[in-house]
Amino acid sequence: MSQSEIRRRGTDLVTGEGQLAVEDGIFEYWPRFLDAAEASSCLEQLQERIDWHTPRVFVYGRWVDSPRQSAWYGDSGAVYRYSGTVNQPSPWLPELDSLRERLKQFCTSHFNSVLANQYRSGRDSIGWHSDDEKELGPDPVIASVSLGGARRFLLQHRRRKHLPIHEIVLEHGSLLVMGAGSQRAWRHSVPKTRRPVAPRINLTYRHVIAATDTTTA
Ligand SMILES: O=C(O)CCC(=O)C(=O)O
Ligand SMILES: [Mn+2]
Repeated sequence: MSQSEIRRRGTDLVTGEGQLAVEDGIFEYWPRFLDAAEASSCLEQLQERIDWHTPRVFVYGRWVDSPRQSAWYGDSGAVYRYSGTVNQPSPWLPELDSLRERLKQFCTSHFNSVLANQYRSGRDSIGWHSDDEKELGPDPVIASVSLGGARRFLLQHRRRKHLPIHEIVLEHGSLLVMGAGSQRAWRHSVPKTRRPVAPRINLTYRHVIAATDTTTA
């Protein structure tokens, strides 16, 4: 892994096997989780088979189209609400389910759902946010698989504003695991780019706690 791939103001972020030197949260980056051929075939199949739609979000009192396409797959109870929308999962596609099984072995975490995002070009993006919806529990583990054109993934600390923004280039076939502390301490984004970039699919595997599990007396 070269220093240009993972930077922290010019310093390599990688400390040991997969671990990134990020304060207050566990982040691991595995650039070749899938080999290139496997990642390409997965990309092609998912571009075709996923039921892509443009999510609409409620911001500043009106509904707007998000600059990307998305789809939500998972076990039937894995209902996920964000930005005013209720997302009922579609049943697992075999490709998404078999990746889930591999992630379970690799991360020793169980995931019951996946949010798929498609970035058609450099004009597609995702703004600053944390995956901290209450359905994900207080300190979720999220496994993020990237297929297609490499994009910059930025991390900004939510409170310690003097810390630098970290940048990780998420490559074709890579896995980023965001573990303990990652969503509490950090927000993340994939910014737009003017550079020509190939289409990209990102799969974020999550564990959604069923609504009945989160209710308190
Ligand atoms: O595309 C990515 O790498 C990140 C996607 C993301 O943050 C999300 O779906 O919540
Ligand atoms: Mn996210």
